[in-house]
Amino acid sequence: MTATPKRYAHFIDNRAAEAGDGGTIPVMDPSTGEIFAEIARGSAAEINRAVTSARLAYDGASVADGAWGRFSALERGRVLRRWADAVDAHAEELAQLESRDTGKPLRQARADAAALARYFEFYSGAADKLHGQTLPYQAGYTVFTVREPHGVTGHIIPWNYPMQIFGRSVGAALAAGNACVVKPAEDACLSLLRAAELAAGCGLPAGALNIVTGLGPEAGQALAEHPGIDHISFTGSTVTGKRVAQAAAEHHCPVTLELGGKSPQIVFADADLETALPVLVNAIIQNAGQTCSAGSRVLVERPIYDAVLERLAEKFRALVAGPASADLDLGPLISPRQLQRVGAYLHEARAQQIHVLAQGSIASDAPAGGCYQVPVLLADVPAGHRLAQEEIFGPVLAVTPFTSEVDAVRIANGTPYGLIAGVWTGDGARQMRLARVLRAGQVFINNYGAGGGVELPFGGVKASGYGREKGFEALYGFTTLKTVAVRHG
Ligand code: TXE
Repeated sequence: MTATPKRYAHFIDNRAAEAGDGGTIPVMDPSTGEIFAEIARGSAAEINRAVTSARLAYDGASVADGAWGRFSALERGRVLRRWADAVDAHAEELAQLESRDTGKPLRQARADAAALARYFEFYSGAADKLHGQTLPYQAGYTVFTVREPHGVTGHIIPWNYPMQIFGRSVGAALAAGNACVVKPAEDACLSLLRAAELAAGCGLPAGALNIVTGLGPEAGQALAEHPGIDHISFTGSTVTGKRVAQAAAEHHCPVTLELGGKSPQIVFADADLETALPVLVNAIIQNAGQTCSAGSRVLVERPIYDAVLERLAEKFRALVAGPASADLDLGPLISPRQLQRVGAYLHEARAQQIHVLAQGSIASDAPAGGCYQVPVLLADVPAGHRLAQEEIFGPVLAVTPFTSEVDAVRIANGTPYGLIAGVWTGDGARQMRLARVLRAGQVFINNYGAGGGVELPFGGVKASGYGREKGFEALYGFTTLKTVAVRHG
């Protein structure tokens, strides 16, 4: 007999807020296809309640009354520090929840829970180190700048790394003094609702953090359009990001967009292949390829092209996908929709005689209802082909040869995206040249940091978006700068 799905409410004003007229949305376990929970389907009404709650917390009169906007930087940091400890103490529970909700292997979900705590730890320490400057001006003046929170910030989170993306976004926004309204992805939000409950027990006052679950075109769109939102941070697809930015522009609301990519790893003939090869494979199978900074293109210098392909093929044939709880090389994709999307790209590859050099397998005991996609290695993919240009968001690696450094840079920069890039070479001068000419928000030399690096500013150029998350830099994005000029004679 199937258990009754557990019901999850919105989180508004530090309490569970039941679904309104919109009803609920079923939550599927991608490893099995089983519906095991349901979430509230929020609408403009719940978004409005959450924004009102956040506004009260931000504008309130005193710390004693729970006015987050009045907390000192030190006090905000201390709340975040306690939240980091609470997340650590509940890391296994959060990881189990995330793993079931998204299908990601348990070890990845555990790493994500650790990253969530680490974001809060990082921003707890950063809160009271964010300050303005004094500026030289005319005689008789003192001029200084003050960094102030925007006020109420909106956070639209995708389903691929809910805990990590929530942590980097909400951690920085709260540290800077904002009150937050979060719209997680309909496909994965359970860990965030639990993390919010933990925050309430750590001294985060009511209204400082609200979560409204629901569909993108409903709750998400309502959040982007709400005139009470002072800043929006969005991570997701390029198409939706554009829509969010347009809605925000209607009320002069600044936006940070992180929109994924088609990130290249460039392997020169002098590369240390023993180090590079496992990284090349991991960068595309981590989270089943559903990573914004997945290394989804590998460019290989001609003299070592065949040898590298052979070694990659050997590794791909050994990869096994299976249920999240089995903790294999990769789990299922998030949903039948995503499976269908990736399948359409592979169908096109086969129809157009793109060389499918190798593929992995699906564990024989993987449940039939799961969203499993075998990892696929595509060789000789022309640089201009859709498979080398578009974000597939699945475990599909496109390999392309190049003949010279100039050729490599042209191919690497030749997509609409520019999120991150990797370079593998022992030549120091070449390392520096490529670090400068690659159009990307992050460049990794002889390593590759898909999704990692709490301390490292992260974001893209071109269709990968604008603004920076993570690191200290994110705090600038979650604040606005005021200049004060005092004429004293
Ligand atoms: O993304 P959406 P989807 C890419 C990846 C994937 C594709 C589609 O290529 O295959 O996007 O995924 C909310 N107003 N990435 O459809 O639509 C939605 O509810 C406001 C890259 O899931 O961008 C969810 O919370 N919000 C990526 C979030 O936007 C709206 C991560 C992302 O959903 C909305 C995920 C609207 N009109 C997908 N419509 C990355 N950068 O890591 C949807 N949303």
